[in-house]
Amino acid sequence: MNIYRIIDVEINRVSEGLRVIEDISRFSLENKDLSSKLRNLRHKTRKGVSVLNKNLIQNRNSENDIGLPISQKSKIDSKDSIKNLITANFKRIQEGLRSLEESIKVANYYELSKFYEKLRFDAYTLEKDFNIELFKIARSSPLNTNLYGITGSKFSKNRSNKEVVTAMINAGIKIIQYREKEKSLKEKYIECLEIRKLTKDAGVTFIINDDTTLAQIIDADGIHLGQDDLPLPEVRAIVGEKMILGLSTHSPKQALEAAKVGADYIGVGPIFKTNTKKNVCAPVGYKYLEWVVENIQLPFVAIGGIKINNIKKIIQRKAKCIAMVTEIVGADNIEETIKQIREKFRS
Ligand code: TZP
Ligand code: MG
Repeated sequence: MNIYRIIDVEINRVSEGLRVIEDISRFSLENKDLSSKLRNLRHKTRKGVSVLNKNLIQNRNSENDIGLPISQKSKIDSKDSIKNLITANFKRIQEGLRSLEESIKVANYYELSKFYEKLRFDAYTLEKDFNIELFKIARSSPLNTNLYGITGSKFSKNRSNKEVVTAMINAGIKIIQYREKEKSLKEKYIECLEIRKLTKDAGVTFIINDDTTLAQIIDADGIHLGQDDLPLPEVRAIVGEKMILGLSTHSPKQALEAAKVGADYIGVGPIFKTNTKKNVCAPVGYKYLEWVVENIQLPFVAIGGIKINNIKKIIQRKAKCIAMVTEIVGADNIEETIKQIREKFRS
């Protein structure tokens, strides 16, 4: 039995698997911390067996590997997404490290085998860290859109929320928040079930204002929290890594805190005076908006008193995503109004 041939194969398998994931974290995610941890693990994997290097290369026999023709004919390793590619390679790394651990024991290097056992556990932790990073990216990408729609049946000229949301979707809005302050929970639940179906069919992100339970029950994509709602880390602990969590902020201090506690995006406002929100704080004006643009890396949504006739001022100040309630839900022709708003982003 040639144990060195197995060790040689597994060292290559693990290092190559690590290289695939390292390339993704370096060139696609551009994540310094993960890239450097993966690089470190790759180096340790290769270095660990340096005492055996001569045996390894001598016992290599790739040209007679019976696995190659099998692999060439099989499609079992096809991958349809980067996520699959990452998972498959983490498994390859962990399985390879286990095989190294066992083979190295047989080769009579007990201490070294324990070293590879430790590397396997490092790989488990790295897989988890990597996944948390992927979830973070998935949660922030829906904010990569210029208009954020919010319901407000009180201002919707007797149209139902379903009608209003349908018009928003038809006009191409990609993220919609359900915000109803005066309806019963049951009424909200029934409306949200319908809106969830509409948004899911259209590939539109659906966010629920305030209510974590409602968001979970109707399988929303996210929750928008206010400063007086449950603390964001508590909500994250309840809902898991998939749910988008937004947080309203009205000052630099609140924005910094939102970033610290892991908000996926922040609301920035009210920029102007608004009558849509009760007990709202004084308008924060352009000053806070400009501060956020300069100092905060998180995606943000500018909100509060924004209309077709003042939106240019917000766009000029580099807000990429803007929310409007009354200007959209109260428009005579919602689709036409959204079209006009979109023009403002273009010109
Ligand atoms: N948060 C800050 S201002 C506001 C919310 C929900 C209401 C914005 O409504 P409008 O009608 O666009 O001023
Ligand atoms: Mg709220």
